[in-house]
Amino acid sequence: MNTVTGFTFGVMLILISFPACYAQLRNGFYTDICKINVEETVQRIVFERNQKDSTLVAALVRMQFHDCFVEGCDASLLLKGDDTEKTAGPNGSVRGYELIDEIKTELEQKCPDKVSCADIIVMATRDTVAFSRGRRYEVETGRRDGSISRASDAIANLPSPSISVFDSIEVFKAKGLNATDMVLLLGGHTIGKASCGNFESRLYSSPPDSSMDRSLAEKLKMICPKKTEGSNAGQADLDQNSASTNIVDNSFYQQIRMNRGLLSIDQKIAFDMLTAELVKTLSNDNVQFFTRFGAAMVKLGAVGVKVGNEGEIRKDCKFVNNPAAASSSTTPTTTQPSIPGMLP
Ligand code: HEM
Ligand SMILES: *[C@@H]1O[C@H](CO)[C@@H](O)[C@H](O)[C@H]1NC(C)=O
Ligand SMILES: CC(=O)N[C@H]1CO[C@H](CO)[C@@H](O)[C@@H]1O
Repeated sequence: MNTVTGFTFGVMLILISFPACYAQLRNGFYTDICKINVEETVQRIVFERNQKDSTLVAALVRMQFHDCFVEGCDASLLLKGDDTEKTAGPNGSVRGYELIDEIKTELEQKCPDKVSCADIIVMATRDTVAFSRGRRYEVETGRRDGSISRASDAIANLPSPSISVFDSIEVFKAKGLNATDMVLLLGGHTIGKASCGNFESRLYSSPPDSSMDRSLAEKLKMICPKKTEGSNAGQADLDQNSASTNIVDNSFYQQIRMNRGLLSIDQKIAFDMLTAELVKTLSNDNVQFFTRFGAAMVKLGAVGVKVGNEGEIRKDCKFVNNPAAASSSTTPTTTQPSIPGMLP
């Protein structure tokens, strides 16, 4: 190749790769895009709400997990409609939708059509973790919103609480997350609650799940009585350290090492040979948990993201901008769970 064609070829390569350079997540994506400080705006609204409702942190951390595991972190969870992700059984306690709408409304007034709902979820989650005595971590932004939201995808992608450690590692691997990330992210269960239906089988199966501490089992039987099994409305803390409710710290790992995990999968990671060592390390080192949990949330926040020209910036987080164009792609499909232990 002569110098001229070599040069032209080089220029073409640069031109082709140019959009790709920008088509990725980065810190401070909105700095040059909006006149207002987007991250400060999100933080202010989250702090106001968090002061009134300390359970917000659990709602948002779970929201980020459920959004990112289904169709990637693209706010598909927020879409309203028949058979969308949010209507699926495992959505259970996913809450906090109104907060995302409140933030979106203010950002649309001050910097219209620029800030994605997907980024709002990730920024707001970070802020509520920081507000709940976790450590503030820097998040990347630049996500775009998706238009596909199917209940069947939520059912196929969200693990059930009785899944085995091995299968759960496979589920996380399919999202580009490894066993270490999985153990760190399950640390999200240091906050929030689960309903009886998600753990009562551990109390009443025969033989009962012997991996649960006796006194905890007795306490939970009062919350979830056997005679109404299957319709118990009660709830219990995922982190059984009552001094640490809604506080993002490593006490979840300490509790599961004392057989005081609520969900079956939480208990299993404590002593499975694939995960036990990391659980032990984290249970002894809160500072290490803080830093590594933040890094794992950033990694979770990058799962299947849409960037650059993909997707859109929704005007209203509950609806795609052009429902007519999107409706053909939201037709429910019958995706079957391929991994044992997936819901249902
Ligand atoms: C194998 C993986 C996981 C399983 C099987 C699982 C399962 C569950 C279940 C069954 C509940 C209770 C829901 C209810 O009864 O309403 C729950 C709650 C929760 N999960 Fe997970 N989860 C997993 C991973 C994660 C991850 C990775 C995070 C975040 C990093 C997370 C964050 C939460 C939070 C914060 C709650 C409490 C929500 C609230 O109180 O509003 N979970 N999870
Ligand atoms: C898992 O991923 C993290 C972060 O991406 C990396 O630092 C770590 O070495 C990986 N761990 C394993 C066991 O592969
Ligand atoms: C917000 C929302 O749509 N929640 C749904 C979660 O799943 C249950 C069970 O399928 C539905 O009854 C809720 O309406």
